[in-house]
This record gives sequence, C-alpha cells and structure tokens, in this order.
Amino acid sequence: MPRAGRRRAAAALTSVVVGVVALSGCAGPAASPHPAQPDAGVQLFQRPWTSIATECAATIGPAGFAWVLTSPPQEHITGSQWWTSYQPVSYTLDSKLGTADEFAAMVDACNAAGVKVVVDAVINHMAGIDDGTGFAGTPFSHDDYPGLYTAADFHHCALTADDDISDYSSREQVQTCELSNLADLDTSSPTVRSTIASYLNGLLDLGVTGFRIDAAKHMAADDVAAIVEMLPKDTMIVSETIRGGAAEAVQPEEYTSIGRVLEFQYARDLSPQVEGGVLSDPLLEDPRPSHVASKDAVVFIDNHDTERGEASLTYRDRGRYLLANALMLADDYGTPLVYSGYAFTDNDAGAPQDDTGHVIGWTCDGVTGPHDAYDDGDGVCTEAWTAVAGMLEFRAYAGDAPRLPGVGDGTVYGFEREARGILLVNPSNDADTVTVRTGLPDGEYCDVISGGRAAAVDGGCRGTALIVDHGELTAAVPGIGALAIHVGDRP
Ligand code: LAG
Ligand code: CA
Repeated sequence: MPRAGRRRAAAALTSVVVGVVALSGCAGPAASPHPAQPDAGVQLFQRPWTSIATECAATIGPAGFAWVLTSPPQEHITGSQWWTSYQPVSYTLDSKLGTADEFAAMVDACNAAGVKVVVDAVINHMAGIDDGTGFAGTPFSHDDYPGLYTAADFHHCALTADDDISDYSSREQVQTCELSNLADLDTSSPTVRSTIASYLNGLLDLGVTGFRIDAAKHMAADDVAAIVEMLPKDTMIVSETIRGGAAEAVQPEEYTSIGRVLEFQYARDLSPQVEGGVLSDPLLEDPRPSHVASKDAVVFIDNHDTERGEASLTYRDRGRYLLANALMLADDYGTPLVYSGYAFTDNDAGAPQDDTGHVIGWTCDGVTGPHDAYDDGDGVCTEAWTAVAGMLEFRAYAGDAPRLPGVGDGTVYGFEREARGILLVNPSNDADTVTVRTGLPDGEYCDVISGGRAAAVDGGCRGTALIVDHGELTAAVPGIGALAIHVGDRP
C-alpha cells in the first residue's frame, strides 16, 4: 500500500535531520558549538490544513520548530463555535478545518519542511448534544454513530443524576461519567479500543508523528495505554491531564509511562511572576515541586482552554506574554509548546469562517511580534515572532547545558544556560541597565530577541549588539523587553 510507504518516507526524513544536527561537541563549552536537535512545538489552534501547509514552509520550519499540534481533524457537530471540534461525530477527516486530501497534503508539506505533525485526538467521548447531522453529513444521536458506535459502546455511569461528572475526588466519576454531557466512550471495551486505534493508525499512515490525547484524565491510564499499544512504538504521545490539586483522584503522574503529559503547573508558577514584575528562580532540581519530571513534561504559557480561563498571561498581554514565552524557551525543564490562536472577545467565538462553515484561515507573512491591538479574529501568529525564532535558536545552542541560578538586579532577572547563552528579561515599564557575570566567552554577540534566528549579518547584528568583557555582560534591557545572546550567533 502507498500509505505504509509514505510513513516510511517520513521516518527516513526524520532520521536524516537527526543525523545532521546530532554532532555534539566532545570538547569543553568554549569549543565551536553545534545546535541540538529542535524539540519545541507550536499549537496552531483552529488553523485550517491549507494554512498550516503554507505556514510550515514559510515560518514554522525556518523558525526551528520541531512539530506542530493541530486542532482535531475528525468530523464534528455543526456550529460556528470553536468547540464543535471537540464533539466528534465520525472519524472521517472532513471538518471545518478541511478535507482529508487537504489534511494529507498538509502533513506532506510539513514533513518536507522538517516539521512533524501531532494531532489532537478526541477519543474520550463523542458528541454532547442529543442528535443532529455532522459537518460531513453523518446523522447521529447522543450514543449512536452509524457504523462506528452504538449505546453499548458508551459508559452510562449512573453515579450522578444526569450522568455528568460532579466530584473530581471520585476516580470512577471522572473516568466513567460524562464530561459536560459528552457521550463517554467505554474505553475499557476491546472493540472501542480497536476502533479508536484504527482512527489513529489511519492518521499515522498519512505521516503524522503522534497525538495530544484530549481529556486523558477522563480515561483510565490503563485504557489509554492499551490503545497506544496498538500504535507503532515510536508514536509521540502527549496526554492532556489537567493537574487539579491533591484532592483530585486522578493525577498526571499516572500517565507518564505512556508518553509525555501537558504540565499545567509550569505556567501557573511562571506567568504570575512575569505579570507581577518580580521574577525568581523556580526550584531548579528535577522534578520541580508539583511538576512531573522534565523528560515527561510538555510545558506551555497558555493553550486554547487556559487563554479562556486560568491563564494569567495571554496574547492580550503582548510584551509580557512574549517575555514568558522567552523564559520558557530558555529553560531546561520540559518540552515547550508555543501557542498560536486568534483574537477573541467572546469565549465561544470560532475563528472567522465562510458560509459553508469552513474556517477561512490565515498565514503570518510580515508578522514580527505582538500587535499593539487586536481585532476579533486576527491571527496572533506567535510562531512568526522574531523573538520566538531567536529563542528557538538560543534553545538549540543551549542544548543540554544546565540552567544556572538567576542573575540581575533592579527590575531585570535572567539566567544562563551554562556557557551557552544568557537571557535577561525586564518585566517593568522602564529600561534598566545591569551588569552580570557570565561564563560565555568574551567577545561580541547579537541579541536574538531583536534579531531573530541568525541575528548576525554582514559582520554586524540585525538587532542589538552586546559585548562580554572579562566575563561580564553589561546591557540596557528595554522596558517590558528582553535580551538574549548565545554562542551560536556572533558577528
Ligand atoms: C478538552 N480537554 O480535555 C479540550 O481541551 C476542551 O477544549 C474541551 O472542551 C474538552 N476537553 C472536551 O473535549 C471544549 C469546550 C467546552 C465544550 C466542549 C465540547 O471548552 O465548553 O462544551 O469543548 O464541545 C460545550 C458547551 C457545554 C456543553 C457541551 C456538550 O460549552 O456547555 O455541555 O458542549 O454539548
Ligand atoms: Ca471517560
């Protein structure tokens, strides 16, 4: 079958990329540096497949992202709200984000640009409404999906009056009752498991690399593990397990043997510091308190749920949001996932769509940073920000160098990745000049926050030039601004 062939081609491409960048230095830190393999991803929320295809080649690949996380690709209930994507009607790849052919072409385009594709897999549940006709024309009712599932394939928990989850201290409720009325699949059933696995294997056959497991907390870890065991061994898995505190029955740690998990505590610790203007070191030992181990964590400043809820920094915070993203990308904890959505005032509002219900889409040509103001529906285009590309380059050169204890004074805080790079951020409104000690070799460097990737040009710097002299860096850090230098970007 050509499908299996495509998958092998994608895997081969990946190993070539790894081979080129995996030359790590055998000498000390002062040796000529090589960038490590990229690891960071970007969530392109509600971005149509044709837009992602363009964007992989135009900005995401060149910026140095390793992967994109897409919104759910399966048929869903009709409606203009974004969250219709989270109410599956069938596993046909025909949605407001595009057709199966457009999806396949997007995967090919991204893989060709060196960007892996991770798909949001909604497998805990089906629709939350009584009945209807799906986006691709499939008729359904709450627990009956023709050719796919019948009532026997769903949990009917009978633990609460309406079968909805109400008590998060009850494992049985969280995993077998309905999450806000969404028909809860009986993921302990072998036939349900294999139906889900064949949906996911079909996506892998198209060249996808892995999955965000939506609502993983609402499925027993054994159920998720059994489904993942039906996929190829190298499938990337990122479970969405919202950390809900010690009183909750289900904890993220239960899912780390299956793959990585989204660590919600990271932004809860970092963002209020940036917002409040007073930064300090987290506990630098691994694992950090209330965090899974670094190797198990995918971290983010916000996502499509938290930007409508708990997140203390979002695109609306512009410069401070950028600082939080820079701090995350410079860190030695977890795998970062940058978020890129669209502006909104109504939490339910979907991305702009045409009269067939398809999202119109957007690409990010010419975007270099946060806008001063956003109109509803504007793409935020975080992936195209100069500073983000610069910090991805910083991250690649930082490699596995440890994060050192924080430096700075006044309103400036920063940290070094030992002898590889140093980031200074200033969350206050006024510029502040600091002098800090650093293990970077003496000489001139180009700031990648203002200059982006390959900030050194024609013997100078695209952005700010900085000097390390006698092991000291003196720098004027702009208000609500940052500076970052690393050993790979020197004029
Ligand atoms: C997720 N992760 O575990 C997604 O990240 C999150 O965006 C999903 O909720 C949720 N789990 C289910 O996949 C979203 C919206 C909800 C929406 C739901 C289903 O945040 O607001 O619920 O998707 O579309 C909506 C209505 C509810 C209604 C429900 C069922 O808001 O009032 O009960 O639909 O009809
Ligand atoms: Ca469940």
